Amino acid sequence: MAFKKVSVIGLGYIGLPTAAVIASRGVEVLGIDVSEKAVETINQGKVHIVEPDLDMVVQAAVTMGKLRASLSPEPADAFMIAVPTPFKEGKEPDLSYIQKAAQAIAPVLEKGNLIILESTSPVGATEKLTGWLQELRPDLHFPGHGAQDVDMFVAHCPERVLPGRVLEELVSNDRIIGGMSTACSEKAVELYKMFVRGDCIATSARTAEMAKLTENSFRDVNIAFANELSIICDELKINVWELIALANRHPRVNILTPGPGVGGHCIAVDPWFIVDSAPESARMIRTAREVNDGKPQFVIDKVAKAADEFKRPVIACLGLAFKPDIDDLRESPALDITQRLANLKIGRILAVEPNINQLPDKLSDTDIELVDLDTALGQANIVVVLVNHLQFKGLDKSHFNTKVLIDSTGLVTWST
Ligand code: SAJ
Repeated sequence: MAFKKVSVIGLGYIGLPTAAVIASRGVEVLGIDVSEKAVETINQGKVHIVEPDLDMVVQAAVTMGKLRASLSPEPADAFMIAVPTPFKEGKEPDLSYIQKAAQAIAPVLEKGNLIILESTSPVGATEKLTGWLQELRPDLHFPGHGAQDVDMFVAHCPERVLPGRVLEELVSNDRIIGGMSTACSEKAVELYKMFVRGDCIATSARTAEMAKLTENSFRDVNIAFANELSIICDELKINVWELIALANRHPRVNILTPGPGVGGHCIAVDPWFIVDSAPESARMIRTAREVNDGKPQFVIDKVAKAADEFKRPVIACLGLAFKPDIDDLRESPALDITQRLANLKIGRILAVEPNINQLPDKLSDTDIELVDLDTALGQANIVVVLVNHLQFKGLDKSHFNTKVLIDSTGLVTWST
């Protein structure tokens, strides 16, 4: 096997499952993270993030002695960087985590190593990473830096897995492998072939970077279309769910689902990287972001207007997660709406989130009460549906005869 030892930098939602899956193929894997707690947890065979079946795979890999976590890097054959790439103020991509990862691994790099950037990145980031590594290790010859005798390999291979189905999609999805040279792509394909059943398709690093941003922007633009329709239909007194169901009967129409906004760490962030790279040209991509970011305010305005009719209404918010059937509250429009409603002090706010046991710290300075569905429906004057969790499906519509319903997901208004 060409890769006897692989190091994964960043043991989060992408890095940890990737490390565990490679280890499950019998390869020695060392995971590196800056969090002492994460390192300790993983070395006990446990996980610090929620993802179906991840606990079992990590436990098996650690027990077999194939997966280890550490705070400090060691030499390896390949290094996979899976750290966050958030944006800074002004929606400019923040590459500081990638730069820190480069600084961390540079001292242990050896001739012939493969370095892969998995983090979603703006176009040009892989070139930047290669430049940083070249500067830190002038004794090694990185691609794209004039040397004839290149002895290091660098590629971008964006992760594309869907939270909630990570372990399945890690293996079954096709992978885009963007090398800094053909030799880099070939070497990276060899690594991914060890655990990917889908196709591994070689391209340039820049194209691979743009491909990932394009996938998430495609989804964002399409969701924005659905969200804009929902606002137009509200004005025109048309049921948007019925409208979309009808329009989707056309063989070439496939409108996505409107909701309270777009959440998560990916779709609401990545399109901004394209806008930042091409601010004049990326007009539709920017507008889509603005439409989706504006949707929570639309829902809040509806609730505030309904609350005006009561003295101090009880407002039940159904769902806090960023999408159905997960416990992930990161960048969640549902959480944002609930928190902002509480800050408006227009009534008593009950939150129902069947996937968590306690409210996140972020809400500790609010009066929001976490209750179960029956309590919420029993007490509420206004019910705001924010997430289509399984537990909310099939709600008896008679509940709403005496309550105001603000249904941002179509759960009640259009149950099929
Ligand atoms: N949403 C809608 N309407 C829809 C679909 C989604 O409002 O019709 C909302 C969801 O409620 C959620 C947000 O959009 O708030 C994003 O959810 P999602 O399920 O579309 O995507 P993510 O963020 O969980 O994962 C995406 C995936 N990208 C694509 O499907 C193109 C995943 O494959 C990527 O790996 C991931 O981003 C990532 O890490 O970039």
